[in-house]
This record gives sequence, C-alpha cells and structure tokens, in this order.
Amino acid sequence: MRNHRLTAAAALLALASFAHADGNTILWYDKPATDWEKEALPIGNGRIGAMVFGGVDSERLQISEKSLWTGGPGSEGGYDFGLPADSQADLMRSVGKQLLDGAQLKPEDVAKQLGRKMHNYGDYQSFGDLIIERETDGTPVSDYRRELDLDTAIARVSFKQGGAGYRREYFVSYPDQVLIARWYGTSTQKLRVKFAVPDNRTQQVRVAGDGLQVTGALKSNGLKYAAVLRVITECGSVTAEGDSLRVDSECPITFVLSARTDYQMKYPDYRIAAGDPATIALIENAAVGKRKFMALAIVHKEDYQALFRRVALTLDAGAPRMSTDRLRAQYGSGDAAADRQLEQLYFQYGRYLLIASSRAGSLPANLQGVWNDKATPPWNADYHVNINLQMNYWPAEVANLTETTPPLFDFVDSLVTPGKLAAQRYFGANGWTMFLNTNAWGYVGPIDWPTAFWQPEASAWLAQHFYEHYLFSQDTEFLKKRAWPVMKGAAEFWLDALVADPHDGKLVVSPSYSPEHGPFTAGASMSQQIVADLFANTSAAAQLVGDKAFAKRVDEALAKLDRGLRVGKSGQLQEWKADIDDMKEDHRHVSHLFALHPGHAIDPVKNPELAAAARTTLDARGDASTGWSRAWKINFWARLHDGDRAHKLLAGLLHDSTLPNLWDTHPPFQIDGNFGAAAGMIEMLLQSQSGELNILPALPKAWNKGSVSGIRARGDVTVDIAWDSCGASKLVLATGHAGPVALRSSLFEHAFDASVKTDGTLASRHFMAKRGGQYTFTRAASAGCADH
Ligand code: FUC
Repeated sequence: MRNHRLTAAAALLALASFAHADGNTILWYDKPATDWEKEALPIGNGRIGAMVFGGVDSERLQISEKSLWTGGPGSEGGYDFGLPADSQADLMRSVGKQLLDGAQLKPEDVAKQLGRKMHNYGDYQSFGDLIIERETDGTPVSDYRRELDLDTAIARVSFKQGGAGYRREYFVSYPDQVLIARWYGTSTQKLRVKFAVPDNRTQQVRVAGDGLQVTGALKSNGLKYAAVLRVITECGSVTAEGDSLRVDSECPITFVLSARTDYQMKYPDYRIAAGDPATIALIENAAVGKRKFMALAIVHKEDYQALFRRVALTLDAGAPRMSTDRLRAQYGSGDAAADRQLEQLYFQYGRYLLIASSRAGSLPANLQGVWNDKATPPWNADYHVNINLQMNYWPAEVANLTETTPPLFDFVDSLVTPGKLAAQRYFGANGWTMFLNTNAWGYVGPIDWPTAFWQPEASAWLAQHFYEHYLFSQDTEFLKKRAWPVMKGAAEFWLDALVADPHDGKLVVSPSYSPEHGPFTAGASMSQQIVADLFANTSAAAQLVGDKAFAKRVDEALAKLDRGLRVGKSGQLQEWKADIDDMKEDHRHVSHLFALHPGHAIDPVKNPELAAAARTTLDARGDASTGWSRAWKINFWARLHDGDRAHKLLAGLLHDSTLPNLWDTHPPFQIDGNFGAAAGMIEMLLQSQSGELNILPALPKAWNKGSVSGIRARGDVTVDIAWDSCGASKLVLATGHAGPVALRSSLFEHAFDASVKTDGTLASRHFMAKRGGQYTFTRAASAGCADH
C-alpha cells in the first residue's frame, strides 16, 4: 500500500516538472465549467475534439469526431448533393439577363427560381460524453484550478479534498490518434466510468475487463461509429458493472479513448470501402498498449510543440496575475498590462485552436472547429464558404502553421467533382463551382435562403488559398499537382460563366449578390474582385506551370473584366456597379473590400485613392459588429496601415464578442473570429502581399514595445521583429528559398547595421537572398532613438 502511495506522489512531482510554467500561454479558472459554450475548455487533434468541464464529483468530457454527420448518402429519401436533375442554365441566364437589363428582382423571387430546399443536408454531431463519477467524502474542496496549457496542448484540473490532492491531465494525441486522460490522487480513487451517446443512433455497449466499447450507426444515414475506452492502472482494480467500468485504485489511472466512423472524404459514397470503425478504434487503442503515460505525453508534446513553438509574441506585458475569465471581464478598464496579456494570450489561442481543429487526415475546421455538443448545431456547424471557412485558414500560413492546411486542400479537392456538376447544371459551364455552404457530403448546390444563397464565387475564393500556399512555401510541386487543377477548374468556370454587360462591354457576373446583403444586380463589386483575383493568380500560375495557352485565355478575359473597384459619390468604395450605397447601412458583411483583404488589389501605397474609399466605407459601416465581422475589420484596417483602428477592432472583439473560455461569439460561438483575429494581429506586424515585406505596417500605439518571432512572409521567409516606441529595432529574416527580398521598415530611415549569417556579405533593404540564409538588421546606437 505504501508503495502505491509513493508512486502517486512521485507521479505528481514528475508532473510538476513536466508542466511548462509560462503564464502567457495558459488559460486558467478557479471553478469547474458548467456551460459548454462559455466555460468548458477545448482540446483536440484535428479529428477528435473534447470539451473539458473539470467537475469535482462528476467529470464530463464532451467528445466530437469531425466526420460524424447526419444526412448525405444513405439518408432516407436519397441525397442529391444539392443539385437538380435537370439543367437550370436557361433559367439562370434569363435571370442574369433581366438584371443586366436593369430589372429589380426581389431575393425571394430569385430564390423561388434558382434556390433549392436543403434535402438531407445533415448536421455535425456530438460523438458522446465520457463521464467519470467519483466517490467522495463530500468534504469541502480547496485550491481548485482548471487550466488549458497552450504550450503543451494539455488541459489540467487540480484540487484538494479531505486532506488529499488530486490532479487530472487531458490531451488528444495526433501521432497516436487517441484521447488520453490521466488521474492522480494522493488517496484512493473510486470511480465509475461510462460513455454516453445521444439517442439519434443505435448503440451496443460492451463492457469487459478494463475495456468499454460503444458501437452503432446514426439512424439518419447509417454512418457507423465506434468509441473504445480502456482504463489502465497499475494497482487496484478495474471491473465491469452494467454499462460502466468501476475503478478502485491508489495508483494513477490512465484512460485511453479512440473514436472512429466509417466516413471517408470521397465523392460519391463518403464511406470507407472496407473495414469497420470498431476494428480501427480497437487497433488504435491497442497500439497505445502498455506504453507509459509519460511516453505518450512526450510524443504528443513533441508533435504539437514542433508547430506551436515556432511563433512567439510578446507585447512586453508579463504574465497575467488573474484568472482568464477575470482577465477578459476587466479588459479595457484601464489596466494596460493586463490588456496586453489578454491580447498575447488570445493570439496564441488562435494558433492553438487551429492546430487542435485542423491536422492532416480529416475534414477541415468547421464553423465550430471540431467541437460540437448538439444534434442540431447553429448553421449545422457546417462549412460556409462566403467568408467563414476561408477565414478559418487565414492564420495558417502567416502564423507558421502550414501543416494545418492539408484538410482544407483535401476537402476542396473532394468538392471539385460534384462542383463540375454544379457548374454544368446551373451555368452550362465547364470547370467547377459551388455556392454558399457545404457539408461533409459534397453539397455543392444553392440553398433557398433568399438573402444569402447565391454565391457562385465560392470556388474562386477557395482557389486563392491554394495559390497563397504556393506563394508562402514556394513549393512548385504543390503548385503543379494540387493548386493548378483546382485553380484552372475555377477559372474555366468563370471563363464560361461571365457575361458581357451591354452598357460597357465589360465582363461581369450575373446574377450577382453581395454576400447576405444584396440586392440582386449584375457585377456586384465582390463578385468582380474575386474573379479578378482568381484570374490574376491563375495567369501567374499558368506561366509557372507552363500552360501558356491557358494564361493567354485568362489574360484576355482579365483585360475585359470589370474589376469591381469604383469610388462612389460619398467617397466610398462602391458595393455595386451602380452608385447606390446607403452610407447609413452597418451590415456585417463588407465583402466589397475583398480587394483590400484577403485580396490585394487595393493598396494604400499603390492606389491611395482606392484605399481612401475603403476607409470611407469602413467608417460608414462602423466598428461594432458580430465576432467574425470585427475580426475581418482588424485585417482591413491593418491593410490600410491604421494600427490604432485595427487595435480598436481587436479591443471590441475581446470586449464584446469573446466568451470566458476565449471563444469568439457571433453570437453564438463561431470559431472564425478567433482565427480571423489571430491573422489580423499578424497583418498589423508584417505584410507581404504587395511584393515587399512591410515590417510593422500597422503598429498601434498600445503596442509600444514588443517582439514577434517566427511569422511568415510570401517568398518562404520567416521573420522575427523587435520594436520599441521608435519602431523596429531588430529584424531577422530566415530565407528558405533564394530570391529577391525588398524590405519596408522605419529601421532603414536611420543608421542600421546589417549582418548575414551565411557568407558575411552585407545586405541592404533590397537584396538577393540565398536559400537557407539568415539576415539580421539592427538599429545602430547612433540612430538616436529616445528609447535607445
Ligand atoms: C455567414 C454570416 C452569418 C453567420 C453564418 C455562419 O452566413 O453572415 O452571420 O456567420 O455565416
């Protein structure tokens, strides 16, 4: 008995040293969570997500698995990917022509003609709940702490009760594809463990030895699922009792949960061809075998930290002294250091959430990342492609997390085949397209929500991510094999689908609908800007892959394309081809500034008059909005080089659109705001969309001192920046590829020293980088900065 106690105590000590002590990357609370959305803490490995509540007597880990979706193939009544059997092209052309002729069509009327009722679209599902009930003596609890350590991707719970200490650790391992929980106690722990699933599925529970299995299929579509749990402890007992496992042990207890479905991201069946999810889950669980917890944790930590630790941001504020819910609640009330602490934490949380909800081998991050506790979540917890899915991936490249992009690229690839049918049925066009939203089942048709359903620009917008991945990585293999087919297909679609406006002969999109705002017109600015962006990227990519004939076709169309960039009578960037903007309108979508961000046709240096118009538009729309809209506006203001305004939007997001667990709220919880804001914070520090590396382009006064390292610029450059109230004081560039680099920074306005690690040659603000080079620029002491 004494030996066992010693084991537990030694384990607690070992854990104390295992924990990383940097308070800048820890979310912590002094109470258990009761509210899933606002308080529970998310962990995940891209495919499996869990929300940790940290209850003292009853612990709940609400589990999600990315592919557990109702609807789609196998549903009663069939599934058609959102596509009608017959061609709608004539109808679509007739609506497009009426609009070109100046007709005013109500969205409801257009939706009646071109919209379609969603049929077996489905919903993302909760996988179930791992419930661990504890026998306690009911004495008071002290020293309670629940935390999420972003540096290790481990959630922890600790408390004292009845003279004993308890500690729990949770993580979801990407290398091992299992959720691991570990419970320590300095006194015996008596637990009852079960796995509960919602009742919209069949379920068979098998409990034997130290294992518990729940298998079955969704009633909606027959999608099979399997959860396999094993409870391991080196002393005491684990026994079956009804549908639960009973644990009685003085030693640390390890829980291993694997979760699978028979989903496969593959049109048209979306099922694995052979094999059973239960077999896969059993194999994954058994593979963990007798490996020690510490060994599993180290593999997890190494995998995660290889991504997470690449980027550090400090706003020179120190570590928070208050719990994260308090830090958030008091944000903006005058404690500048605490405000900076929350901003640093929020930035790294965005990076954490992307790693936790998007890793190779599963679906991309949806509206809720990977976390969902409902059978009918808001907007089906799907993939909206008129901003939201795209926004999820804005931080991926700039925040040095390119490994999080494969799910997006695999997903888009899987949409190309059904997307070709969408292009044919709705436009009689080649290439591929899709509309407002999609699910796990290749849904590519329009829905019937009048003020949002018509969004055929979605494929062009998604194609931008492929080209950007090339720009950041300079990976020509990726460009040829992955990006080119997707981009070319999206461009082929628009080459066929654009129509000439009889008023000026320019090529326009018609029907066209400014996202969720309308009205229906021909050539809304957003439509034109997205197609222009696609054509410009496709033309450049065509040169690189050597398809000169296609480059020529695209260039000819681009020359005739209306670019959607007009300054209207109020000085605004027009939302439509006609100057009809209502300057009192505060709609959350500001899609007609696509050309400012994520596009780059509007640039305050190259075309200041368009930038000024964008500013007027943003002033008119106002700063208050929903979560993701505020996040987009951070990026807009950063691109306009207005750091204080970008920071004001960030402050508004943190103050009004952020929950105690730091999730973004639309409301309700929607993860795009977390990702969009993290990306926006980088846009404030570094931009590279205009052919040069702009250092600190939008530094707010509030960030008067700080440093960032490991962020990425186009051209395969990794950038570290230190700054103070005089601007950049030190820059370090690591260049992965050879090529020209142009820098824009206030550092070059004063005396500076430059050094090059590789060969000792001095570099200036324009230089030819070497592959694997490292270039350092430091403000000279003689620069005469007051801070110096
Ligand atoms: C877009 C937004 C809505 C919501 C939905 C998921 O349609 O306009 O506000 O965020 O996505």
